[in-house]
Amino acid sequence: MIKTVHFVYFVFLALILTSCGSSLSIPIQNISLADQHASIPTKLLKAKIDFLTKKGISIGQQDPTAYGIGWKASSKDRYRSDMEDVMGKYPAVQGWDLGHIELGRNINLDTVSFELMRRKIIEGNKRGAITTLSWHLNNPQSNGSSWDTTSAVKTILKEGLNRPKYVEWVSKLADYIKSVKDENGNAIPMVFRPYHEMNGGWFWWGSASCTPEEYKALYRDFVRLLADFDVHNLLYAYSPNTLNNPQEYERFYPGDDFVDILGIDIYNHGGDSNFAEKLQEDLKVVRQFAQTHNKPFALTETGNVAPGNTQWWTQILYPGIHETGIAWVLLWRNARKDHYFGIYSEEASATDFKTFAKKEDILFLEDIDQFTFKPQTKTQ
Ligand code: BMA
Repeated sequence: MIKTVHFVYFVFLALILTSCGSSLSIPIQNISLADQHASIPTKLLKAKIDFLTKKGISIGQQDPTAYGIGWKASSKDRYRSDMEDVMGKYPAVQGWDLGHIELGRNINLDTVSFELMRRKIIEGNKRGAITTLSWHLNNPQSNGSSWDTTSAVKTILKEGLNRPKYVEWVSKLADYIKSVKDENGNAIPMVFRPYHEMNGGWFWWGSASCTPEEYKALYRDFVRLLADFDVHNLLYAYSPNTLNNPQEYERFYPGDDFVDILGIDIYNHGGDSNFAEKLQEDLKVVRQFAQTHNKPFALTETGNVAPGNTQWWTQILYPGIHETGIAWVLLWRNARKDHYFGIYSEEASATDFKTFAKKEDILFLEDIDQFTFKPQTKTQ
């Protein structure tokens, strides 16, 4: 009887603590990051990612609250996302792209206004989401897009011809990243994935346009430049595309001192059975690499490029990510009916997504927002 009373009391206490949103104390002096001067909130974000990885897989999407299929947010609209329209839950991880910030534009390459993006990141952060950033910047040599593979990396490093222009581009990026602040004036901590999918040949920083050594130099230089511009609110992610062979993961790796999170982007361009195989093989490679290098890892981009299987979420994606140890999976953007990677109302696999969402290890914003983190004080 006494035992039962104690147990009930314990459960009651646990519930109170959870509902009060008690903060977990983190010994931040043990956290060392690519940016040696990373802010305390940034260290706490790293702790949050480590903590949540043990709880399950956080579901994310790119541009989730800026637009969806058939709608585009304005700053006055309610906080909306296609995922929430379908099932009442927001993505836990919210990705954004800063392409064209380097040109001083007001909107990014996908017509998201940088002002709106700032507001949405601030609101997402307030609600407990993890923010990730990518940068589809133009080619500094040709002024073409990210997909213009004209050789450019050499021209922006060291004394290269385009160095001053590139440094200016990075300074514009830095200004924006620093301007995204919470209500207390602290720059919001975010995960940045510079120069992603480098093992593919489609970007100017990709394997068709520079050597692995040049790539590593580019990545390291980028991390140093941002620190020089006083950006201290970023974790850095390394994020190759589907591997052609296991060794490829390491080929462009800039080193443990420059990377906080390991990632990989895998889509089903080669069909679903090939996708299932790649998830199994490549996530194993990344997991082993992550264990050796003691870093969390994530499926930093994915999605169904050929929707048709209405059970894709439970039959294909879930078996491929369940028990892999990934921290999150980020679905790419819901741009148009012929270019979307999540679900939306009336989408054929939306019902299956709801079943997928009920799995115990699948986490949405409402599953992670009660966990807050604070630095451990000396007396604790
Ligand atoms: C790609 C596509 C493009 C987009 C780019 C950057 O994968 O979605 O339409 O411009 O990402 O977001």
